[in-house]
Amino acid sequence: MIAALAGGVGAARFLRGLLEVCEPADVTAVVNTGDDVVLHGLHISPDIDTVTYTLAQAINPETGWGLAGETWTVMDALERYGGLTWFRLGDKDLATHLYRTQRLADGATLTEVTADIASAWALSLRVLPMSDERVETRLDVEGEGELGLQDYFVRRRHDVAVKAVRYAGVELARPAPGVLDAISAASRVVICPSNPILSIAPVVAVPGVEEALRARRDDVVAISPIVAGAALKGPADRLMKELGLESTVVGVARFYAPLAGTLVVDDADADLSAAVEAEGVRCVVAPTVMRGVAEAAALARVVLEA
Ligand code: FO1
Repeated sequence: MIAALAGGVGAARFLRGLLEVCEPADVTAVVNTGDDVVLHGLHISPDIDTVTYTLAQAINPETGWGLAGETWTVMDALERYGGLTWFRLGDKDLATHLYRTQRLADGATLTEVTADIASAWALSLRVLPMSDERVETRLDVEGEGELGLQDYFVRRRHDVAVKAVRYAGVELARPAPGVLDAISAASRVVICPSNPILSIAPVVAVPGVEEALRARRDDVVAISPIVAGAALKGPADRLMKELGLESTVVGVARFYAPLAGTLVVDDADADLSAAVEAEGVRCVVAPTVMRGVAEAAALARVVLEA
């Protein structure tokens, strides 16, 4: 059994490779829901949907989120009213949010709805939200006060200075059913190459998850989302610096050291291997940039053999 802590695009690409090299039914992805947002009265779970659509090979290849072959009739019509259109929801993608929202209103849990959506896309791995309770990643932004994740990420294009990040509601949240068991039972726990602060830390902050990971530290392998000092996608490098962390694989090693016994870093960072190990984390050097499924599968093999 393999458990993987996952955010959005980077995690989804890695998982796609993982499913090539192991039995999908043996994989549980525990996905960040700190990015979830309610817009137009709809419950949107971007990271869960990015993982689901990517593994279903239905993801929009240009954006890395949303569905391939999307149309935008609803967004265009909404523009007439001056409605909220900065967060683009395609016509097909909207069906997912309508379905999720109605099921939640009918009393289903996010775990149940997520499983049903994954099954509708014929996925055999288990996709779990980190929690069924609402946890909101909130960013304290210079001169603006607190913003929700999507407001920061999409509306402000993560181009504003962040002073602090918190995961609102996390103290009262419980891990979704199956999360702690998946971590305990796994032969390998993977921390996917996702933003450590915005994607992985919210999962770890859910009460009980950090303890479960610490107990499995020798079997926890993290993949650095930072390559040669920069994030492959998104604001991880900038955010790490703003929050006083070093935006290198050494900073990633320091951040994950309590939880992960091993860090996989890219070939480009081979010269930092000793500095990573000085943080008390075993360092494995391999190609980590995934341009396609073959590279993702090769990286997954490295992680399983690490
Ligand atoms: N990202 C954008 O940059 N612009 C968008 O309009 C946008 C819409 C969107 C709709 C559904 C969805 O599942 C994801 C969407 N994303 C969009 C991606 C998302 O904001 C972020 O990539 C993640 O939340 C960060 O992991």
